[in-house]
Amino acid sequence: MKTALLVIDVQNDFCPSGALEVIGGNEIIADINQEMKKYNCVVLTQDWHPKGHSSFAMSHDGKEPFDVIEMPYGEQVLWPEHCVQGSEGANFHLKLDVDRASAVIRKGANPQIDSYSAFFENDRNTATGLDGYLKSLGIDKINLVGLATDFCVNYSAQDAANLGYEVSVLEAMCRAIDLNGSLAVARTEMRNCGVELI
Ligand code: VGL
Ligand code: ZN
Repeated sequence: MKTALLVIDVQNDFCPSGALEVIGGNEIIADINQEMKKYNCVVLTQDWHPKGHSSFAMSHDGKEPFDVIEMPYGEQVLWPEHCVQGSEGANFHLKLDVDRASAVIRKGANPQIDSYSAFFENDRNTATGLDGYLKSLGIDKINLVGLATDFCVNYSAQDAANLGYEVSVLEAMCRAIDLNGSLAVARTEMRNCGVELI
């Protein structure tokens, strides 16, 4: 098997004191740096929203962060403003060894559609190009690490499995937001898609 490591959204805004901080988000970075050394193919994702993005609560009158609204493509959790293109919060954490990556996939740039997955926007239809990149390199297995387990890691893992890759999530190198039990739901969904949780 030819395995790629997919490092999801290890950005300042998802680390402690960031705009959408994930508890312990910075604790996984040293281990991710070590893990990256084992792969010929490392891909980073970077959440990359324009100002006023439709996933931000402030873009909707009367809405608060973590409210859920109906979008044309389904339910959408509204977030605090985060990972605005070019901002310090959107940068990778300083300790992440970004030099080891052969590609960086930016996602969430469409003002109208959020994008949790590294493969498709949340309409589950608009591709990022990552599948073509990995397939053209002969990759057939994907290991995932990063933030957040129950959102971007979860959606990326499910899409990867549905695209035919063998998929493992290395849970010790992930941290979750865990909104209203979302971590337990995500773990069940991933397992149901054939994703291995390690
Ligand atoms: C993420 C919420 C909003 C993530 C990104 O990386 O899991 N979560 N944008
Ligand atoms: Zn986002």
